Amino acid sequence: MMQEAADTAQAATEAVDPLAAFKDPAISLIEQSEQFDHAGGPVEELFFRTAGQNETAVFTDSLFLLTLWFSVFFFVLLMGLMVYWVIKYRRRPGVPAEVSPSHNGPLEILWTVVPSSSMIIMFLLGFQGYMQKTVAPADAIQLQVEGQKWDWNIRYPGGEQSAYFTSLGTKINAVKIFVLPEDTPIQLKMTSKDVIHSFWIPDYRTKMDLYPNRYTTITFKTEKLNAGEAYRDHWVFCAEYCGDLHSQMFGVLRVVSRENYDKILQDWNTGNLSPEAHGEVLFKSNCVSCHSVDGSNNIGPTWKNLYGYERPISGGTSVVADDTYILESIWNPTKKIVAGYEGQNMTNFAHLTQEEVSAIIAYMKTLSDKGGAAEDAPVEGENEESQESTGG
Ligand code: HEC
Ligand SMILES: [Cu+2]
Repeated sequence: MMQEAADTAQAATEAVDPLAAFKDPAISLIEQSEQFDHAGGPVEELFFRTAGQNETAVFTDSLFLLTLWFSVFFFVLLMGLMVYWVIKYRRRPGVPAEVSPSHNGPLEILWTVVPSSSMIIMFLLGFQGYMQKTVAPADAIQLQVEGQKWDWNIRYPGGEQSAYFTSLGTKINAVKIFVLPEDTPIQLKMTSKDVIHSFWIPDYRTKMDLYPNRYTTITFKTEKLNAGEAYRDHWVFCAEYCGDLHSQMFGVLRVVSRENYDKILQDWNTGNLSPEAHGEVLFKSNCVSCHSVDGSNNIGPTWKNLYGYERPISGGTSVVADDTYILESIWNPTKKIVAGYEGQNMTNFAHLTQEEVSAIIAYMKTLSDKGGAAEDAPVEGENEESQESTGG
């Protein structure tokens, strides 16, 4: 009886989460791509693998095929004629060479007008496609994209960040799922925190580099979902080699209805979260590529039993990991380097607000068995200063 009651209670809580479907960590794209018609015949499948998923992608594919078949036609025609004439007019013993005609007006006009007008047509079509991917309509939603070794981050217009994740059996155990409303123009304003990355959405046939200290943009329009389709996923890859885990730098764009988009953004609005839960979201969206919470040291030290413990600092000193130390480690990470991590540098997260840092600290406390204790620990003196200036 008790068990039954518990089951019903659980079913009830599951039923009240209308967004559960969108948190699904399984990427639907793999099965979906089997269902979509390939763009046509074997040539299309060879080049595109899956059909383009929005209007611009379909246009890009058609233009690619037009250029391809145009080139194939003229290649075969010209090479065929050449081979034919090489054989037909080959030098034969005893046959004197014919005198070439010096001029043929109609022929010369033909071979000037046909190629140049074809080139102009291809240029104009290409330019049209380029404009579609470059110029955002006035009603486009503008999202801020940040690339960082080895992770993507998107900030939505109200400051929201993705709180849905998928694990694909990679080292990076929280690949972000970003939602986008269907049938809507989107503009991405992008920059990088460290090296050059490239934001690539194969399904939309769209790709653009991200640079540190500079903004680049791309524009695309999401597709309409079919009736009864809850969402459609699209991979995002990094297409610019950026170091060790470059191959695992990816994300998922999940196209949902506008109504669900609004609901999900509300769900992501961190104003509704407890500090610990907010901290976990921030961890997953900023820190998980280098830090673990399960005790394994990754690129950076694990956060398990970090808070409140004595940390060995490069140069032989040590410091208790209290709030101030953690704040400093986030805003100014090179000030005290953890012993053993001298060669690794953590990028600074100075853009995280005081409130966000506090949320991270609250989350860290939940990971440490000294979570409650170190609050009153004496603040470490600034006597490590001398260690830092011994570099020269
Ligand atoms: C690019 C990899 C990387 C990312 C991303 C990263 N860190 Fe680090 N972190 C490191 C490395 C490496 C160290 C050790 C060297 C040092 O102390 O600077 C470190 C050290 C720390 C420390 C001190 C840990 C200790 O053992 O005493 C804290 C706290 C910390 N990071 C917090 C964060 C937070 C919060 C984020 C996300 C907002 C973050 N880090 C993101 C690489 C990273
Ligand atoms: Cu990259």
